Amino acid sequence: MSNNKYIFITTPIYYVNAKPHIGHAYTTVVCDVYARFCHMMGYNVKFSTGTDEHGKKVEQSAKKNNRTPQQFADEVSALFKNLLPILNITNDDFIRTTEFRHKKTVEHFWKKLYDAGYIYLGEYKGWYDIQNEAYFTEKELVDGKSPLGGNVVYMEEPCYFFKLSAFGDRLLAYYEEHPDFIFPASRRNEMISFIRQGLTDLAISRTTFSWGIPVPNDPKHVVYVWLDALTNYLTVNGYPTNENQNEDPYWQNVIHFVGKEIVRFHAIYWVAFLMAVGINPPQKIVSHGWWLSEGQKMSKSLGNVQNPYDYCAEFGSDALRYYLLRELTFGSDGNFSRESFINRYNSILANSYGNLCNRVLSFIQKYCNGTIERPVEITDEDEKFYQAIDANINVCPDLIHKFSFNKYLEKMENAITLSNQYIDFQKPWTFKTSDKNRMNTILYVCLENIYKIAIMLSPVIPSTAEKLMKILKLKPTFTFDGNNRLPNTVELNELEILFPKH
Ligand code: ME8
Repeated sequence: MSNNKYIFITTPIYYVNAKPHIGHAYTTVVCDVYARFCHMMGYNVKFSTGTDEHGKKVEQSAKKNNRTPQQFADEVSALFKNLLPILNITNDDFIRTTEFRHKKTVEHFWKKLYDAGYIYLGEYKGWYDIQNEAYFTEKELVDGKSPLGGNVVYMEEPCYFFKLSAFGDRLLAYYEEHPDFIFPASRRNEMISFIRQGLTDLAISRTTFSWGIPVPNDPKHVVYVWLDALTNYLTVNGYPTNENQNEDPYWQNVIHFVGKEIVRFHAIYWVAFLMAVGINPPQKIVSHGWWLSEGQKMSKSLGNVQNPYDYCAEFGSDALRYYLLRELTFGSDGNFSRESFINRYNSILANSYGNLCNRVLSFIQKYCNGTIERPVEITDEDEKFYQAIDANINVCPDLIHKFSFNKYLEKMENAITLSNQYIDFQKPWTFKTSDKNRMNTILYVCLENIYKIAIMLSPVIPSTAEKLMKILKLKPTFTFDGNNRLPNTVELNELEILFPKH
């Protein structure tokens, strides 16, 4: 593409200590919707996801499963990778932290931090949360557990430290200069107050286990899993071969989507690491809330997870994608339930959207021999209908840019309702013999709006949008300029049911 709009979109890289669940599927789908939307708006998009495979937690899980850490990581990473086509994800890269290219990046990045004078050897004493791979001080513990909810063990080990304490003011200044850096604002405020309490230096190596990337020139230590993991974003962007990231077009516009529990790692540690080596920080850290199941965070350790494979197999990936974006207000927590899934599926996708497409298309098939022409003239009511649909569609890009995914889908639902009302009111069937011209006009006007709605919905329900384009004999490429039009003559292919009822 020959324009100057670039964006690099990332999911967190997921731990391979257990299988993917709906929570992981959610972040990945959100990123995919955003990436598809950016494509549609003419951006050059780089979109990456992957797996975080080192650390004590993975080492322990492998042992429990009678596997070597590498075997175990291979098996679980494959589950995450195989889920991507099932969810219809358009990632450009899948990064594994056990890959050679990543090891090279981490080693180089470590040396840069070291050469810049931000790493020193010391001794760590503190409480380690294995589940979340992070150290805490006694003061930070909540009821004997880490503030992230994990069990803690007391540990003492020689380790390398990163001089995080030197970055407090620079981080605050960066947030001040970039007020939209952290989304939502409430998380930004949390980060600010965390920094204001004073940052302590960060332990960035471990000697109590060996499943990690050895520290350059001191292989008794392995690199702290979070430093290792965060660096994946540079590996994906070709560092260190492509060393001058500040000149790289994708690095100008990096957007990290993360769950709310890992904002700190991205907004503080990651930004400080990058500042230390002179690489520009990302443009945005966008965080979302949690899917709950029976009131608690859905998580592998609690065992209350819902399985994305089952929902895709039963309802199709579009249905799951739609539900995930529609049900949760982005940024807040919400409950995942099969009952509300089926309700939304039937009421919106099957009865409202599917039915709209089906009634218009089958009418054209049956009474117009499957071919329809752009009308020469339309009535004021037709014109008003176009305007009402456009009014709903045209606000969507802004809502998506603001990550208001459920509001965007509400607008699309309004547009679908308006379209069904238009047909009910215009009653094309009453003109079957009396005024074929008027019947053609109503059907064309409605079909053109269905087409526009399909394009605006295509980031969320790409398979259905493609099916519809196949029925309309149009290419399944989606661009949005606010004025998508059907060709003057539309000839239909065979029809397909878009959303069977459940
Ligand atoms: O934190 N609701 O990996 P992880 C919504 N490896 N999203 C959820 C969720 C839930 N109940 N559960 C998980 C890690 N997620 C690190 C990241 S990045 C450099 C390293 C999603 O396997 C959400 O995006 O614990 C969350 O941040 C991520 O999975 C955590 O995945």
